[in-house]
Amino acid sequence: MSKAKAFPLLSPEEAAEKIFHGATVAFSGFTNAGAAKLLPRAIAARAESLHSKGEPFKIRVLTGASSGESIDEPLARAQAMSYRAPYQSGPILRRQINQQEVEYVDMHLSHLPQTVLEGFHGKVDFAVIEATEITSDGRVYLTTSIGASPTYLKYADHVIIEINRHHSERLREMADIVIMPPPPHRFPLPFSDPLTKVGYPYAVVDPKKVVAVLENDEQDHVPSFSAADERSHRIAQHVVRFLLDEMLAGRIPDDFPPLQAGVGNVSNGVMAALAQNPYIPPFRMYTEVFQDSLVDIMEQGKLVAASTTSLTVTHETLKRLYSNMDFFVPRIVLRPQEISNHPGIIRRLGVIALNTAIEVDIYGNVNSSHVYGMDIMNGIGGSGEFTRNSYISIFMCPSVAKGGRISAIVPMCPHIDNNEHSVQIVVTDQGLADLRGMGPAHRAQTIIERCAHPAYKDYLHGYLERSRRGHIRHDLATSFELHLNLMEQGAMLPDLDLSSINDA
Ligand code: 0RQ
Repeated sequence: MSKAKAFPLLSPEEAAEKIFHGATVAFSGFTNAGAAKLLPRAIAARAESLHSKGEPFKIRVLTGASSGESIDEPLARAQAMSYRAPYQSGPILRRQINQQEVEYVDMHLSHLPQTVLEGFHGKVDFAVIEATEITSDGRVYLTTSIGASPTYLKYADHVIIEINRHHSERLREMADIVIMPPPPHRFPLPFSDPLTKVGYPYAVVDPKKVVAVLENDEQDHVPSFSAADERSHRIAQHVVRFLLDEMLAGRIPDDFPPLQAGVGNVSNGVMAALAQNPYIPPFRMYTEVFQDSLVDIMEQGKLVAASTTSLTVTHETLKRLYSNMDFFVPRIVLRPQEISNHPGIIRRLGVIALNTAIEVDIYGNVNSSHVYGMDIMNGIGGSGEFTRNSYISIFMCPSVAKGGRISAIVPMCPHIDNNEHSVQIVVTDQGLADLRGMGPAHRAQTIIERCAHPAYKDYLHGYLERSRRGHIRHDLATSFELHLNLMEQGAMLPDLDLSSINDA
């Protein structure tokens, strides 16, 4: 029977009154897709009003991944957050985290449900979940992301549902929801293909916990990406060439293992380049974020199947998708993030992982999360679980940033989130370094020669020459010289003539 009528229908302001100072609130949303929208704004307004009266009000916030304008930014603007996990990507929240005003736990996304269950984020007081429907017996049909919502519905003390009429009720036909019991009771997941289904089209909640239902028809706030620039285009060409060579060498079978791609412009550019190349066969994806470019590729018949935890697509693209559900439903599966990013499945399917780095050191260690090793950019997200467990792990980034003042290839990364033991291929606009089978000295020469911008090669070779002997050679006195120069003088090599570097 329907549905929301069995539960108290409240206004966002009334529901926000229930949220108390210090509460842990777990929102739906993996990126802006499927994010709760009404209540975060109402909580932010409540915080501002209480602050203006001199009363304290901050909450602890969990989501599936980042949430941008839907959750993070309104709450951060209102100074209403004290704690955040497991991923973020908003400029205001980022600043508060880097000023230590918000405690941020940057974690592997598939680990989140287990840490919630084990209580490491505290008791979850409220789950606030966007859905297309809740039935009186507690079936919750989610919207454009699954993320950690099934876990939050299960473990939160109180539940608030935002029914969003903007979304297609047919999303449930894509959903495949399963919650793993804790060890040692986990069961094998018999996946042999990205489209394998093992669960249910709905998440489950104890109806007695539902304290409010809100109604909404607002679209997801997914920003559009700018077109791939020249550097991304060159990175994409190197990646395509590499994958074709791997096919020729027989290491990639003709039916191509599934791909994972991180978010962003580089990744969008690579996916588009793969789609355009006539020698790359139609392929499948086992990934966590389904972006705009993938909808085009699927319509063209090049992407034949995709497993994801979110449909992170712009309003226009989502409209296209909703108007053609007969086509898309059999080709896309939406899963909880514990399964979309499951190490065992990634390994079994032989996923080829494509992620983006901030910087890479000469030995193949990657920093994708902390500028100078100190300031958070976004977080590790799903990149770690895909990189560590994939068949081929690829990291990409432009060779220089900020007009050439920064080299992405450095002697030592001041923070490492994906290490040399897992990273196999490094790609910049300069070229591609295939590190498989190479010891550290060989890797260092290869990365500098293939990936560093020519303007930084002499410095990097010089670093290697003055480094002490050892398996992994370093000169600890100058390992972070480039980073210190950048912090103190605004450029990694202050005397470099930047006009020679085309930072397109
Ligand atoms: O700065 O914003 O001031 O212009 O970093 O860099 O080149 O715009 O690249 O948007 O693709 O982001 C690694 C951050 C790349 C992202 C990262 C500056 C640069 C710019 C952003 P501005 P670009 P992108 C899927 C998997 C980790 C999580 C992940 C990321 C800004 O891809 O967060 O992959 N990855 N998750 O100028 C200082 C350097 C720099 C630098 C670039 N070496 N030093 N600043 N920048 N290189 C997602 C999920 O799991 C949900």
